[in-house]
Amino acid sequence: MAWDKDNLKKIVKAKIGSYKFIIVSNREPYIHRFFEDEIRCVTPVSGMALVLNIVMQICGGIWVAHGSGEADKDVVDFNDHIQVPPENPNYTLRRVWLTKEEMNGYYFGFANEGLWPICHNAYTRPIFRKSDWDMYRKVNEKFAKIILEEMDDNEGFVFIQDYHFTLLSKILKDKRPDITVAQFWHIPWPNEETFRICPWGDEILEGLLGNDLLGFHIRHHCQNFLDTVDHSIEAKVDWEKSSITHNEKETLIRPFPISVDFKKIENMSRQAEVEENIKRIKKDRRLKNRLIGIGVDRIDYTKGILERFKAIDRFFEKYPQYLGRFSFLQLGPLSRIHLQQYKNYNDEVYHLMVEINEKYQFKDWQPIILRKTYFSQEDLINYYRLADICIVSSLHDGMNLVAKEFVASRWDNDGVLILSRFTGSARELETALLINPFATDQFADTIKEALEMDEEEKKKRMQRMREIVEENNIYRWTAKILSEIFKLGLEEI
Ligand code: GDG
Repeated sequence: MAWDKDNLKKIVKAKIGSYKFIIVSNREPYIHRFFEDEIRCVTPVSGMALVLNIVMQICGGIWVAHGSGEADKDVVDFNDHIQVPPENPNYTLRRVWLTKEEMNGYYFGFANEGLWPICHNAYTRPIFRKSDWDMYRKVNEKFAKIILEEMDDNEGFVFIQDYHFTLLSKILKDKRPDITVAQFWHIPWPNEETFRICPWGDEILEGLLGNDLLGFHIRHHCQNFLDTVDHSIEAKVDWEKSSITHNEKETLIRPFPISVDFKKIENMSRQAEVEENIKRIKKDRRLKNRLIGIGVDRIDYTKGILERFKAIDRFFEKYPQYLGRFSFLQLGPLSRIHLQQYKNYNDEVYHLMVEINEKYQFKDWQPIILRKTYFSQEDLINYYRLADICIVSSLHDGMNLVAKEFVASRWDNDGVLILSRFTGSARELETALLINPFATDQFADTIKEALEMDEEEKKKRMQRMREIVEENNIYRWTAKILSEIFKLGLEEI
C-alpha cells in the first residue's frame, strides 16, 4: 500500500483517536522573531522539525518544545500555548522557557558538546562537564513536569525526539506507568567502546529504557544500542526480538528510516515559477553556462564540508579541463555558532573556500560559491532542480534528508547524487554514487564520473532512487511507528 496523508489520517483517527498525543523536542516547529516593527513566524533549519510538523498536522495534539524566538513570548496565551501552523492551525504548540544558564548547560553543553560528538564518528573530541550534566537533568525534569501537566488524566502517547531528552521517558513512566512513551533517536548510536567514555552513560541507558519503543534510523544503530546495554547495565537483551528488559519493563528497539514528503516536494518542484527562478539564478555570471554542483547543509563538522571542498580542489588539480566549466554552490545557514568548535569549523570552511578560489579563479569564474544564509524550502527546491550534481559528504549522519529532498525534487529524472557511505540514506539510495569523504582522490574522481555520466545511466539511477523515496515516504515512517507501538497489525507496511 502506498502511504499518503489521507490513509494515514484515517488510521490515526480510527485507532488512536482517543489518546492524547504529545510530541516533545528541543527545537520548535515555528519560531517567532522581531523584524523591524513586526513579528514574523519562521520555520527552523531542522530535518527533525520539518518532518515531525507533517506528522503533527495529521495526528493533531500538543507539541512541547523550547520557545527559542525573541518574540515567542509575545504571541502565546496564558498557558504558553499557540495554535499552529499559522496559515491553518490544527495543533497546539506548548512553549517551554529556558534560561540562558539552562540552555548553556543542557543544550550547548551536554547535548551538543558531549552527546553529539560521541554519537558521530567525526573525530571531534566530546566535552563532558558535571555542571552541564546537572543542568541537562534539571531541564529533562522541567520538560517532564510540563508534559504531565498537559497530559492531565488522559490516556496518552508521548513521542520524544532525540538526544536532548535521554532521561525523560523514565521520569514520565515512574510517575505515569499507564502512558505509552516512544522515542526516536535522529542521530547515529555509537559502538559500545565509544559510548563508554560518557561519564553518565549508565544513567542515560536507564533513562532511555523508560521508553516502550526506541527507534533509530537503521538496524546497525539498533545493534550498537543493544550491544551497549549488554555491556553496561543489568538488563536482559533479547537479540532475536530486538528488545531489552530492565527492571521488569520491556523496551522494543526498532529501525525506522525517516523520510520526506515526496509528493509535496515533487509538486513544489513542478511549479511553473521554479523554471523562472532557475533562469534567474543562472543569470549570475559565476554560474551562467557552467555545470553546477550543490551542497545544502547546516554548517556542522559532521557534514563533511571541508572534505567536500578538498575533493573539489583535487578534482580541479587532476582535471584542469573543468576549470571555468564547473562551479560548486554551497548553501546552508550557520549552526550552533555559540560553540567554539562550530566557530572554528565555520572559519575553516571559509578559509578553505578562499584558498581554493584564489588558486583557480579567473575572469568572472570561481570554483566555490558559499552562501551561509537561510533559504526557504521553496528556494532550496530551485537549487535542487538546477544542479547537475548534488554532493552529500557527511562524515557520519543518522539519515540525511537533503539527499532524499534532492531525489524527490528531480521529477525530470536528471541530476546525479554523490552520497557518503556513512549516511543512513546510503542504505536505501544504493544507485547514488557512493563515496568515502575521507578518500579525497576517489571522491575527486567521482565528481568527474558524475559530470560525465551519460543521460541513460543518470535516468536509470535517479528513477530507482525516486521509487524508493516515493514508497518509503514520511507517511510510511509514521505509520510504521504507530503500528509498532499500538500493535495495529498493518501487515502491508
Ligand atoms: C538530524 C540528523 C537526520 C538546510 N538548509 C536550510 C534548510 N535546510 C534543511 C534541509 C533538510 C534539513 O535542513 C537538514 O536535515 P538533515 O537530515 O540533512 O540533517 P540534520 O539537521 O542534522 O538532522 C539527520 C535528521 O535529523 C532527521 O532525522 O536525517 O541525520 O543529523 O530538511 O532542507 N532549511 C531551510 N533553510 C535552509 O537554509 N528552511
